Amino acid sequence: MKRILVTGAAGQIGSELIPALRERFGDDAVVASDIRVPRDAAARDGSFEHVDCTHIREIDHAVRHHRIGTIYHLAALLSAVAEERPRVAWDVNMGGLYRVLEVARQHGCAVFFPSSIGAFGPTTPPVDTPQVTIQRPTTIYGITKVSGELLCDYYHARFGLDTRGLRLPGLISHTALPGGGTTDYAVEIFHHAIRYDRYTCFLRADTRLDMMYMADATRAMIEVMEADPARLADRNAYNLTAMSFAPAQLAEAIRAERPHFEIDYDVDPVRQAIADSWPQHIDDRAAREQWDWSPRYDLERMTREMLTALSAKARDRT
Ligand code: AKB
Repeated sequence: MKRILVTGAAGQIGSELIPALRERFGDDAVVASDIRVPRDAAARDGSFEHVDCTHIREIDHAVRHHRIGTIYHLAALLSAVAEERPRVAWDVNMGGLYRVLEVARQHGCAVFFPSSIGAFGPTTPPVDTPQVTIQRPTTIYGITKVSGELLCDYYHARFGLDTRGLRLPGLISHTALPGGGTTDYAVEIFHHAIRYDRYTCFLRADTRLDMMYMADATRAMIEVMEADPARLADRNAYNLTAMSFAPAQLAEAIRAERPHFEIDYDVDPVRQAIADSWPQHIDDRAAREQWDWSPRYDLERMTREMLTALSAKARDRT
C-alpha cells in the first residue's frame, strides 16, 4: 500500500488534515511529519517521522521507509513571521519545496503544494481576481508562493510529476492556532470572544480578505488530489475561496450570537501593509469547473460552529 506523508503536521492545517486523511484512507495510510516532535506519546507512534524539510535525506528516508505515494507538503513560514525572518522563510519555503519535489521525482510521488492569496500583489486586480492574472507579490512569503507555483508547474511539465495546489485564503479553525499569518485575527477573535467578549484587532475594520472554514479547506485538499487529471488545466494552484469579509463584518456575525461582544482596533502597520497588498475577493470558477469545488460553510455557519466548539472546550477546562 502506498502511503501519504504530511510535512508540517503540527501546524494549523496539519492538525486537521491528518485526521481527515485518516478518516478517508485509514490510520495506517497516513504518516505525520514535522520538525517539532509532538509531546504526547500517542502522536509519536509509528506513523510519525521527524522531518526537517531543509534536509533532503530526512525527506528521502521518510518516503522510502513508509513507501510514500503522495506528499502533502505543508511545512512553511506564514506571511507575517516570514517578513520578520526573510532568509529563513526563503530557506524553509523554497528550499523545503525544492527538496520535496526532488525526492518526489526520484520516487514518483504526487505532491500537494499549498499556495496562498499571498501569491498575489498590489498590481493584481483586487476584486474577482482571475485564476490567471498578474502575480507580483511584495512580501517574501508571496514571492516563495508564486515561485513555488512555478516550480510545481515546471516539475509537472518537465518530469511529469503529479503536482497539484490551491491558493488558500485565510483559514479559520478551532483545533490549532495559526502561527504568524496576516489572517490570524479571524481565528484569535473567536478565542477572545469566548474568553473576554472583546477583541482588539490588528487589521483595519474594512480590510476585506478571502477566508474559509478548515473543514472546507481540508476537503478541498483531498478533493483536488483525487480529481481526474484530464480535467486539470491549472496545476500550479487553483484560486479557492468560501467567503470574503472584513473584521467589522466578522464582529457583526459574532455579535449576532453573542450580543455583548465588542471590537476595537490597534492596527499593526506590517500586517496591514501585507493585507492591503492582497486581493479582497478571488474568483475560484476554475476550481468549481475543473474539479467541482463547492464550499459548505458561509460566514454565519462558520461563526456558529466556531463559537459552539470553543465554548464546549472552555466548559471542559472548567
Ligand atoms: C497568512 O495570513 O499568512 C496565511 C495566508 C493567507 O496565506 N493565512
